[in-house]
Amino acid sequence: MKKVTKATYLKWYEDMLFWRKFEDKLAQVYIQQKVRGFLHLYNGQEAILAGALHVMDLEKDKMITAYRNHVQPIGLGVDPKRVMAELYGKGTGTSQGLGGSMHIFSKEHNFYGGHGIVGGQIPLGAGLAFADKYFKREAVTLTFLGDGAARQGSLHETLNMAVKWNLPVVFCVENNGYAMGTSVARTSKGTDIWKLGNGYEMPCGPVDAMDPIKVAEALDEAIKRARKGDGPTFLEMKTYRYRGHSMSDAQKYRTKEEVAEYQELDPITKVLSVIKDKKYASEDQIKEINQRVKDKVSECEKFAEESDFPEKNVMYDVVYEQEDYPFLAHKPQ
Ligand SMILES: Cc1ncc(C[n+]2csc(CCOP(=O)(O)OP(=O)(O)O)c2C)c(N)n1
Ligand SMILES: [Mg+2]
Repeated sequence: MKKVTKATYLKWYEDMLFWRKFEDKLAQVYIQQKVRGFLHLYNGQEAILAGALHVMDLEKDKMITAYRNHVQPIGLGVDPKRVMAELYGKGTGTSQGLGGSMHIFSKEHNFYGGHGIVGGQIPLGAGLAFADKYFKREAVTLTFLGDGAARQGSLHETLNMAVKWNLPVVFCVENNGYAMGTSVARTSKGTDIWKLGNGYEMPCGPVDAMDPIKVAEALDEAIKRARKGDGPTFLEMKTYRYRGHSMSDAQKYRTKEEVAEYQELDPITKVLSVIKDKKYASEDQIKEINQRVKDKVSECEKFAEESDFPEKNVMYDVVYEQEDYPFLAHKPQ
């Protein structure tokens, strides 16, 4: 695996802090009704993305996930201003403001969404991997799914095909403890989700996903296996989400103490304590990073606020290929 250095730690800290603050800002503007619809935040799960980006080949490896999907494209290089604008429904957004929170997408950055149907992205991830294998691109697809999605039928059909066809895909279950308000233990006899891989004779295992190094190590092995042509891996990333499922969640299914217990394991705090212990940065340098993150988030907010909503015709342009909309009785005004 690529060495984890001082620069890696500093990058992890700044990236993860930015993702966290980006999501916090969205929660704030949502309450102000500037962002509408659903809003699922990634707070607590950042080490998974940080670890993945450390070992992916960003030129060609792909990522696909569910609706908790704002920060992954940012990690892959999409301009965060455009992601925020998308959430505001503005024309400068990644999908011209038509996708919204659950549908961030950037083929250019190998980010394939952004999917609201629980488990819907699982077969699509295998399909992306099939295309890469067919065209001999030596690329790997990281397919992320939740613990709830792991109980969808689509997972089982996909695992069977992926292993039979040796597809270059890594299935990463982000087990954050809950599917909306339902704990894993309420829906599953066995709570070690990674063991599902055994049913398909697929390499599998659990990962401590509150630590980016542990995530990077596990994914490095899985990605190398896939790239060599030795097929898929099934990993259970053990993580936690600090915020509610979406924005209207009274969180009666868990205690404040439970959330606090996991916050003790916080990946950003963990990375920061390594930086401090190893003297990778002075207090002043850390303050500088924090300030930079704050400024960057404000820039995103300003850009989204100041952008215009899309032109009405965009709705038709993205559906119909011909400019004069021959199938419509009335030409849109
Ligand atoms: C097919 C389908 N069924 C139900 C829903 C409603 N729903 C939205 S999110 C969710 C929970 C999914 O939980 P999990 O897979 O653990 O992902 P997490 O939200 O924890 O990231 C459910 C049931 C849906 N979007 N799609
Ligand atoms: Mg979950």
